[in-house]
Amino acid sequence: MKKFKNSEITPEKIYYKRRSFVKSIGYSLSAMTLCSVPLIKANASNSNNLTSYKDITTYNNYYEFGTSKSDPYINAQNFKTKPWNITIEGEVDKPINISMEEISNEFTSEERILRLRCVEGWSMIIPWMGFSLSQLLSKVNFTSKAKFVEFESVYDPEQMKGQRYPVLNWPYKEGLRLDEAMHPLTTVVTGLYNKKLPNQNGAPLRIFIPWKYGFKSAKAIVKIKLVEKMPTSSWMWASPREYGFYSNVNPNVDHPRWSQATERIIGNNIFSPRVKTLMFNGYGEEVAHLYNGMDLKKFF
Ligand SMILES: Nc1nc2c(c(=O)[nH]1)N[C@H]1C(S)=C(S)[C@@H](COP(=O)(O)O)O[C@H]1N2
Ligand SMILES: [Mo]
Repeated sequence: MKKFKNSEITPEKIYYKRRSFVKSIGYSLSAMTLCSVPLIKANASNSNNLTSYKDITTYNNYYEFGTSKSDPYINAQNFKTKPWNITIEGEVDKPINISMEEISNEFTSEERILRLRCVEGWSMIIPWMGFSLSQLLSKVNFTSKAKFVEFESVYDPEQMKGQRYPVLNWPYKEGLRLDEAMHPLTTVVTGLYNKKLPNQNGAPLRIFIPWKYGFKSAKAIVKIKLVEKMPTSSWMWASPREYGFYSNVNPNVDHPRWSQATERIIGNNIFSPRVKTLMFNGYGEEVAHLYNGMDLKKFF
């Protein structure tokens, strides 16, 4: 465990130390009780420090609130997240509409420390609070035609200034193959650093898929739709050459305009070297089997 000087101890570091302790005594227990969702693994070539609360909540991508990193923090403060309902519809026996209150009562959020790798070439390690999407999806019965899941973020140009401009085809849409959506690491996020989810990070509810580029993890979702055909995400629509459906983190497949081999760790000082990006963002052991036999250069 990393030792800190007293003068260096910020709330995040205290938090991190506490977590390491819980982790070292409680790993096998949590592995049994929490369906073995792996916490972030120590890795020689990648940093293992939690990103600060300040960086996680002030350096964001959320085009509904503007295209600069600081825009969401400034413009999302008064975004209304109550009341909030989510529908699960499409290829299901009976669509449902569930409120945020019902979701909080029914599902227990646990801490999940997961890496975020943005397609732009930076990364963070975030102590999310959440639960597996598969738990939420178990509320419906899929029809035999259900092959993909489409996520839709909220459309509200009154509150979201960014939606008054055609930067993307609003509302923001993303998608997963059904088996990706059912993977235990695919997380419904309700909070971070043990607090409720800040608006700029996608309150009241967002999806997080740690082995894919950050843009797959749609914020402020209102609709989950089971569909037969591969959905076209907002980014595929904007630039199909640059953003594919899979968007798995892959250091061997470059973005047409830049390399994906390395990344900058947010919070490190400007002299810190970039670190090597890991296949599937370091979650290969858990997810590589989903892509057996697929040419990941073709299905990028
Ligand atoms: N609705 C919506 N979801 C979104 C985005 C967005 O612009 N709108 N940006 C994505 C991108 S590019 C990234 S990297 C992550 C950033 O999540 P964070 O701000 O919580 O770190 O959110 C993703 N989800
Ligand atoms: Mo991103």
